[in-house]
Amino acid sequence: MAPSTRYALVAAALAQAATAAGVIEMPITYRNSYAMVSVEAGTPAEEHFLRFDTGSASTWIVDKKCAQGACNNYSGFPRVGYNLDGSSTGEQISNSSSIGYLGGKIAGPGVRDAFRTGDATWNQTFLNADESSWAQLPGDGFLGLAFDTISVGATHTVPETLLSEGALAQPRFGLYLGTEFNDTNGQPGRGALTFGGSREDTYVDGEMTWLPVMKDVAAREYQLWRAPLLKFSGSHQGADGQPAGRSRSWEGQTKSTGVFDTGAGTISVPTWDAYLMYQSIGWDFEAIMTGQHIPLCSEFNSTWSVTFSFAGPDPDAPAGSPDKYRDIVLTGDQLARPGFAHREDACYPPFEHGNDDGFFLFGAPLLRLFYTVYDFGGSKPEEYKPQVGFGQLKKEFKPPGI
Ligand SMILES: *C1O[C@H](CO)[C@@H](O)[C@H](O)[C@H]1NC(C)=O
Ligand SMILES: *[C@@H]1O[C@H](CO)[C@@H](O)[C@H](O)[C@H]1NC(C)=O
Ligand SMILES: *[C@@H]1O[C@H](CO)[C@@H](O)[C@H](O)[C@H]1NC(C)=O
Ligand SMILES: *[C@@H]1O[C@H](CO)[C@@H](O)[C@H](O)[C@H]1NC(C)=O
Ligand SMILES: *[C@@H]1O[C@H](CO)[C@@H](O)[C@H](O)[C@H]1NC(C)=O
Repeated sequence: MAPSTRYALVAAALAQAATAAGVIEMPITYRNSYAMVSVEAGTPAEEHFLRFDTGSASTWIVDKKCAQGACNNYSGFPRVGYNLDGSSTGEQISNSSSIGYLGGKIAGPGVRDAFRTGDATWNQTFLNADESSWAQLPGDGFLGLAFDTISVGATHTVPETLLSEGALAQPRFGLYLGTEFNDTNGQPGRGALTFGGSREDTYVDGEMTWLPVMKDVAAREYQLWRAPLLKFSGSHQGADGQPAGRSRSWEGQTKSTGVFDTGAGTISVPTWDAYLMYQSIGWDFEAIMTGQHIPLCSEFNSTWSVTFSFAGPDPDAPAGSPDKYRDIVLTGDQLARPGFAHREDACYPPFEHGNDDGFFLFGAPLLRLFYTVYDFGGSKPEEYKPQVGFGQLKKEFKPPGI
């Protein structure tokens, strides 16, 4: 598609959005494969690029010193620090807190200041990071989209802040990750993050598949966009040309769950399950892990597929009942990510392993194949009945090669 057509499509989608009250559209910019949105913070306002992350809650922005060299920056992009003293509307709300991620750590005091994007302005709480080990981050911080229950430093997430102020038309956000996953060359790309509504009409072909979001078992509260996973199955064409496959069901045994995390760059699974998953698609896991086999992109084709069966509306129904499962199906060709082992003809293995038993993490390689909707199901925490929705992308919105 010609670039001009792409921008026309985005402009059309955004123009439609601007007419709806309580709906905030944020176009997505990729820098070096990091998906980010921009906000203006403070008075006078300065623009900050933030990596949005459904796997963490508190928003943070590096402070001036951190941006100017106190924190490592190997990203190839300059950073803009948020300066509390330089903003006439900013105030400190808490002493220093820290957040540990799978890939880094940050710390800083909590602050409150004006956030602005498009026509919307609101008071937002976030950490003003004076420490950050995210040296490769080609932006100024994170915009957390997990639940407020795991926010730190007296901060609240962007969607739950807007929700509590009655600023959202609907208690949800929608996400289209676009098509230019490496870089949008300094401009917003086709992707969009929408607060207060979702854009199935624009992006989705057919019905949405909705998965129930569950409370964290230990804390008995909603923390992450996490759904109960009941079964995995994979299939491929056997050597004899006949269909072959394997599956594992967790029903009545250890419970498994899947977390949907825009901040994760892979689909990662428990090691125990990885063996079976690779077997199910006819691949030699051992040979890939030991480096004896470099997967070629030509091996990512539609002769194999994997199905993750999450809990449907009636998960205890007998096998065969249409309400028992809600399936997310991925075909081999959809999972090809070139560039493995610094080779253009090689692709990253489809699944990483090493997770704790029962823990599946679904990152961008899965989320970018769908339009996804994160629905709180209520406007106050005590009314939440969250669910996460998946819609097949219309042809014109699909990533290239899929
Ligand atoms: C961060 O890296 C970019 C690109 O190398 C550079 O322009 C910028 O000055 C760096 N910032 C600092 C504080 O080193
Ligand atoms: C920071 O900690 C000090 C000492 O415990 C306390 O007096 C102060 O109120 C705290 N500041 C904020 C903004 O929480
Ligand atoms: C933000 O907070 C300030 C100070 O409390 C208040 O004056 C202002 O009206 C608030 N702005 C919005 C958009 O709520
Ligand atoms: C499809 O991928 C499988 C490996 O998963 C490979 O054995 C097969 O040759 C591929 N088929 C085509 C037509 O490339
Ligand atoms: C994205 O980057 C990877 C790794 O450098 C490269 O292999 C791939 O071809 C790039 N994709 C596009 C569409 O430029």
